[in-house]
Amino acid sequence: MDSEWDLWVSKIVSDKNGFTAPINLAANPSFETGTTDFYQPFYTSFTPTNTMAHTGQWSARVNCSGTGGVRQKVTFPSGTRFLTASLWSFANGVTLQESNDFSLYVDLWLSNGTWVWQNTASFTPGTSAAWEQRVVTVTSEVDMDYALVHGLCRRRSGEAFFDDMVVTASP
Ligand SMILES: [Ca+2]
Repeated sequence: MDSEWDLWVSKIVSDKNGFTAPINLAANPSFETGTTDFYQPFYTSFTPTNTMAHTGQWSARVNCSGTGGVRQKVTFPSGTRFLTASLWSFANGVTLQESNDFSLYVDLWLSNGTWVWQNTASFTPGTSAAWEQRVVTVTSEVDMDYALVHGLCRRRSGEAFFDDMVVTASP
């Protein structure tokens, strides 16, 4: 009977609390709108460009002499205790040492009203031979409300391109 099938399907969905598969929670993750849509202004921010891309035709170009990069606020489903964030970068003449100033940089807000700052994975300065991926994972004993996911290149010379932001959550 159709009604039994519907009941079974709805039970499966509800049992999984919405965590049916890894879903990318980032919007405009590959910058293919060619706009800054869904990314928060963050100091000098970034310029969409179709001269470089890891996938598709667009990426985010960041002038590293500024103090910012790309930033997106990602809100998690209730019950989230684990997140992964991934970002690709291509450096062009990025100076200075490897540091958090050129990195995938995640600040996390928990449901108990506290921050977990600076979950980071730094990219390689210089000029890239190929796109480079970095991944940050965070686990928490407390539910996660949202994260600010950044691709930073700041306080140095050169430029960096970012593409393919992927943020996933699970219980
Ligand atoms: Ca892209």
